[in-house]
Amino acid sequence: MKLFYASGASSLAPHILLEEIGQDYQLEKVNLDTKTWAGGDYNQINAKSYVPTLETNDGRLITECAVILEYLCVTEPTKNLIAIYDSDDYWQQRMYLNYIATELHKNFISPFRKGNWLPNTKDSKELVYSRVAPRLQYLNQILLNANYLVNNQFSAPDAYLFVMTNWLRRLEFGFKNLAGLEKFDQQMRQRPAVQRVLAQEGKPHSLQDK
Ligand SMILES: N[C@@H](CCC(=O)N[C@@H](CS)C(=O)NCC(=O)O)C(=O)O
Repeated sequence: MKLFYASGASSLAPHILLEEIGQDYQLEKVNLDTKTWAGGDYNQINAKSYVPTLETNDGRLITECAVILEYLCVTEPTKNLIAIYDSDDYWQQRMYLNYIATELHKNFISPFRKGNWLPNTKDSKELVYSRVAPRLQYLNQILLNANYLVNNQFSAPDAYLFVMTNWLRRLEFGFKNLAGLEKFDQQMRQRPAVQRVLAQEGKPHSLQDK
């Protein structure tokens, strides 16, 4: 499998799951400013012009972070990273994946952004914080009394949520009134797969020297 990614972007979540499932994979870095990769025009890979994209072993190109996460989990069912239809966990996990994709992921992106996908001015940061804080608070309440989102076991939505707690750090929002999320973030950083991925990706793409 091949993951098209940008350092520190939402592609971090499938990257973590690739490490968790332990299958061979290849990384292809995408330059989000020029929309290019080592093979040329990235829009030829993903016409939606964003990361992540997963190229599967049989040559499919899968996009949309939550869908890629589900795909990776079902390729390695022995790891139990996503439940099989139709259990309580099955629906819970998909509700969280959808919630993170629609309520959090896009709200972290400022409408005033320029050439980047995270807020880059004081005003846009404030706007983003006002949007994400109540939505994060919902998850915070759950994680005050649990280590992971579903059934107290690591599963696909946790990898996605870690992208968001990592962005909280990057934007220097911190974890004020979000002790459950802070505990979650610290615990995720203890996972060997997460440590390998953070070391591999290095500095987030938007912070890299031009
Ligand atoms: N709906 C997409 C959103 C992906 C997305 O927004 N990716 C960001 C990085 S986190 C990106 O590549 N942005 C580049 C751009 O919009 O120019 C998904 O869920 O995968």
